Amino acid sequence: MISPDGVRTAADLRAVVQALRDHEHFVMCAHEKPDADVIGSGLALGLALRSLGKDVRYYLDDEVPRNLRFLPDSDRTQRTLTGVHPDALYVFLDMSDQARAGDALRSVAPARIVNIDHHLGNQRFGGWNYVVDTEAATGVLVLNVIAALGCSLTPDIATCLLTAIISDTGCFMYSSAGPATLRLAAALVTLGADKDRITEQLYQTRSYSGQKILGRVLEDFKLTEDGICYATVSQELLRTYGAGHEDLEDIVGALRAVEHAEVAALFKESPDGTYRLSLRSRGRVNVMAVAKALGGGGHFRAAGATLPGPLDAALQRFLAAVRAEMAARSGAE
Ligand SMILES: [Mn+2]
Repeated sequence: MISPDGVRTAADLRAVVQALRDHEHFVMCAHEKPDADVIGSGLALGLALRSLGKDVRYYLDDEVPRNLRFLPDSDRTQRTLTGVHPDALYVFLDMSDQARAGDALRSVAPARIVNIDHHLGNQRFGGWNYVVDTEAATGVLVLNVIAALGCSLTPDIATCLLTAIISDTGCFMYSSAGPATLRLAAALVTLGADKDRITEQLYQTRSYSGQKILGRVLEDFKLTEDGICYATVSQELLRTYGAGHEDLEDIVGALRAVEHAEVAALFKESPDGTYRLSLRSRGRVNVMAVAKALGGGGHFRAAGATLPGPLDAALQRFLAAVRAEMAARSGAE
């Protein structure tokens, strides 16, 4: 039996596929601070549409992260909308609201937007919306779209999609990676996805400066009695090692691994004196709720926010927000 949600989802998928068939020009749109899910999804769908003879551009308001530059066509992304056809459809991927795509895409009309996403609370801001918040990655939804379009799943497309799925499931460690996700991943490997290259790039390659900073963070982090593990990376530390925010990927994961840490947090100082806060949960505390209380968002186990300085005030606000969420949770039990 298909649930009412399932019926709506199937209709949404059909409508998106029809829109893609009916148009000739497309822009794949990534969210700010692009990750492997949004980039892998966009490149895969772009490859599929181009195999149908369509015109595809890849827009992102950022550089492609270094560890994703092995992906096919990752050198075709553009940071402006020059050359975009006036009749183009904008495919927004992996974002719950339009503003996440950055200033240049804020004024795109809903009638020109295809919205494909797996975030809770997606605003269904497009003329076409294919949103399944129980899926592990937007890449899974894009795979459904490509299959429904009847495009062949080439090794390049399979590599892009497996990158999206591996990344958004923490290399299958998160609970979102159930039997269905694992079977899909196996199918992508059978189709020629380069699993070894993906895991080498995503998990076994770290910049020199990033590893040095990880060492400093592990030396200096704090662990509170109630299980809050946190550390700060200052602009000065970044300058010492010539590092950028990109070099800090998954340092917060190293904090989450500390025994007794229920919530892990990394404060990254930006040049303007604000702090980018990355949050991870061991699974009992909802860090999305913490991030929301601080003006950010994300998922239950992984979320983020931006806080104004000075650092001490930011730390106090953060600790209070975590403790409020911990208290709300124990009150609800
Ligand atoms: Mn995602």
